[in-house]
Amino acid sequence: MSIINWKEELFPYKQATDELYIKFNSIKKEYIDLEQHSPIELVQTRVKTIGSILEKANRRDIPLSKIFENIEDIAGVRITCKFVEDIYKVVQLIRDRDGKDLVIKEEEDYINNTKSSGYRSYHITIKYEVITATGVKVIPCEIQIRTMAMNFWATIEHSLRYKYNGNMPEHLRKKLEACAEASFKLDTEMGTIREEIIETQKIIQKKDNLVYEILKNIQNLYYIGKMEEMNQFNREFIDLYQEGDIEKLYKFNNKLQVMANIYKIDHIQ
Ligand code: 0O2
Repeated sequence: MSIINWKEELFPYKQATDELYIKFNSIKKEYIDLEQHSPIELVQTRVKTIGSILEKANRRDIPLSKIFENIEDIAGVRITCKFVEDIYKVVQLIRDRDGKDLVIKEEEDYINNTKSSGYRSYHITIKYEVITATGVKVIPCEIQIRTMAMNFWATIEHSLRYKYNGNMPEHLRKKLEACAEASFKLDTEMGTIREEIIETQKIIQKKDNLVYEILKNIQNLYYIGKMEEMNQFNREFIDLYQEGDIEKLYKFNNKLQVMANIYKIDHIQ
């Protein structure tokens, strides 16, 4: 490859990250809709910039002609979780797809094998097939799975590393080590109250879903022109919502469902 047509080369990488973004977010949504704890908190994707690809190639002595063959994190997906336990659930979700819509090439557990820098994360390198206008392309992609605490530390350390270009002053290095230790402790402590946090979140999620359902049912009355009923239910809902009793909200929604059945409006979205 003499001259790299970057736009053409990087296009399928963007397509791969876009597709994976949708797939992982869909898993998250499924958990939320089923009122279960989602091990996925946040999905972020990026395609390395040309500058960053060239910098890595230079650092690793990779010739231009071998860039796309040898650099496996040009496409990147980062999944942030609340708890360390969730990371391994996400790992399992990915393993379950191995041989289906992706192929796992490598796994690196930097959580049980923390890097000397203090970096912790779980990395999975996959091969992901995309169908572009010019045909099928198999794209390598690095999925980084970490907790919010790990992510906080890694993003700060990454920017300092970038700033000092490998020559981090000793006092900063020591501080980062201490921060890595603190982030590890935070994850461990959070892990001990995981069940309690998840239960609380489930209650909040249940209430959110219920409120969404109620508002949809009230809105449907508007769509079929039942303005008086709509206003009456709306007022009743505001009072009940302020009261905050979830059982009463459930009963209220049942009443709305009966109304929906009478008017045959349950199909309206
Ligand atoms: P960016 O900007 O995040 O893409 P190498 O990249 O040469 O160190 P390798 O074999 O490509 O090593 O993969 P490895 O070790 O799995 O690291 C790939 C990515 O993990 C890095 O990409 C970082 O995102 C992250 N990472 C690895 N080690 C550290 C670390 O000590 N600190 C932080 N903050 N991140 C780390 P890039 O290309 O370095 O950067």
